[in-house]
Amino acid sequence: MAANNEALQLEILNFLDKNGKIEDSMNFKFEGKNVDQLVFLGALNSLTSKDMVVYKQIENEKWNVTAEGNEIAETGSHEAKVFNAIPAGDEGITIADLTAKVGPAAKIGQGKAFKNKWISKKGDRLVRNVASIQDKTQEDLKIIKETNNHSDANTLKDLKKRKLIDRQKITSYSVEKGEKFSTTIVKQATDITYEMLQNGSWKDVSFKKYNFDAEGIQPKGGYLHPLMKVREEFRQIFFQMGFSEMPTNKFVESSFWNFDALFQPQQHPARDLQDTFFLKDPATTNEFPEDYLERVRNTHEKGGYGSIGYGYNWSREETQKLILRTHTTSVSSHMLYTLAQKMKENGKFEPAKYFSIDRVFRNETVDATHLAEFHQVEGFIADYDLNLGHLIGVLNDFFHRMGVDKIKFKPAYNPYTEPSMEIFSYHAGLDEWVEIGNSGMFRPEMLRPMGLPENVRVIAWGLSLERPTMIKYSIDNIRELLGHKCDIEMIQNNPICRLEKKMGREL
Ligand code: FB9
Repeated sequence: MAANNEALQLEILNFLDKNGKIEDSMNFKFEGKNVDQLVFLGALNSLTSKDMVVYKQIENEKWNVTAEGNEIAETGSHEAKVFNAIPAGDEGITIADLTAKVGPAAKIGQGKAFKNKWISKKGDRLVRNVASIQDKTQEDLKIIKETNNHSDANTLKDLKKRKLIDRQKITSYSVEKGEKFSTTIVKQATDITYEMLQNGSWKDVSFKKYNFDAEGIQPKGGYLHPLMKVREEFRQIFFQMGFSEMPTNKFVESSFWNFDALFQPQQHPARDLQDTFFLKDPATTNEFPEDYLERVRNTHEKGGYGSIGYGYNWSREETQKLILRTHTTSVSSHMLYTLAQKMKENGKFEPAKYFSIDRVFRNETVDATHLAEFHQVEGFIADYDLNLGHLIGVLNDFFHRMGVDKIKFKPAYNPYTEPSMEIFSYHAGLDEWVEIGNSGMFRPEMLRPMGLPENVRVIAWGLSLERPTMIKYSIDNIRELLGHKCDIEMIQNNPICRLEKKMGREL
């Protein structure tokens, strides 16, 4: 290619040297043949980058015969075939015989032959009106096939309408000498090399100009991990349901907001080393809204708000311990406290719908479906007089949007919700009910110490991101989804397919 392009460049320079200008590269001959205009442009661009030539674009219109047009140019038009198939005289021919004789052209040809008043109908037979005809369609198509053009615009319009020809826009170029014109092409240096600097030859070398418009090399990268794709689908579902996203950029949390604020007792097994990652340094924090903390202490110890509490000595040391959050419900506790504070400022509680999707950490034994961290999807609605019916309604709506329609609920227990329900849906493939999440109504022992009024209820639910992603991408072992065993191929070429499309049928 390069050599040939170089030769074409030289040909252009010599032509300019002899003739001063190339009027239209459409007629420029190279090795005796017309040149493909794109190839010609390639040669022009490298000569222009050396300021050896200048050029202007010429917009040309070229007409090409279509396959059918070519057939007619070769064998004659449909209407001519019809005419020629009709015997002279009154006898004429039946349409059936004509079709047998001429084939598919008979139908189209008749129309045009009638229009040209070449033939007419006599009873159920077709007869000639004239002794001979001139097949202008064939002639015109031959001209266009030859010259890619036709002197009569109406003919072009008519043949285009009959889909016998189509237009092709071709850009060609007029070329003139540039300020650095010469008939020899000086190889331009593209880089200054150590040697040039050493031997000073850089002074008289002409360097190729930087082409700042040149497309950069598309960086091969940037694939969304399947988890991030499913996260985006969950986010869209929540936004469609009018939820706002909570800030989740706080992996390190105090035991206070992750457990105590949720009325989770300090002896609860989830709070010991087995299940929770405790930080060594810094191991604790002492920043708390003191008045609220005291109310939490009281609630754990003595209850209130209709609760008897847990009746144990609540420890400040315990609550100060820093951990890796074990659920994003710690984000919900922060948000609900903030909403209560806001209510105090503006004297009125604003109903709210929030969600969070981010990493949570549990010191669990790793197995095919559990890692020490997973992404929790959580949503809550805080409003006056909400009840379990509202929760069930919202859960049906939420899972329906994921393509999961048949769900059922099983009473469950969470320290921070009463009543609580595990959510199940029927998995046709597995022919069993699969647990797809957990939910409940946040306890007054959690909400009232925050300062929320008695009749403000909060319904909430949670599930993981990994499980639906594994189902959607038919991944059986979570280690294939996350971690060193994860196959990059799978990430690079797994299409985005909508949750609902996949899930409905699957589950
Ligand atoms: O995601 C889970 N299962 C699931 C979810 C979706 C799915 O496919 C979609 C239907 C298309 C398939 C399966 N689970 C929750 C159920 C089980 O996998 C469970 O064994 C594992 N759970 C995790 C916790 O494991 C210790 C999943 C994770 C989970 C559990 C509970 C919550 C969040 C995540 C919660 C909560 C909650 C409750 C009340 C109030 C606020 C939050």
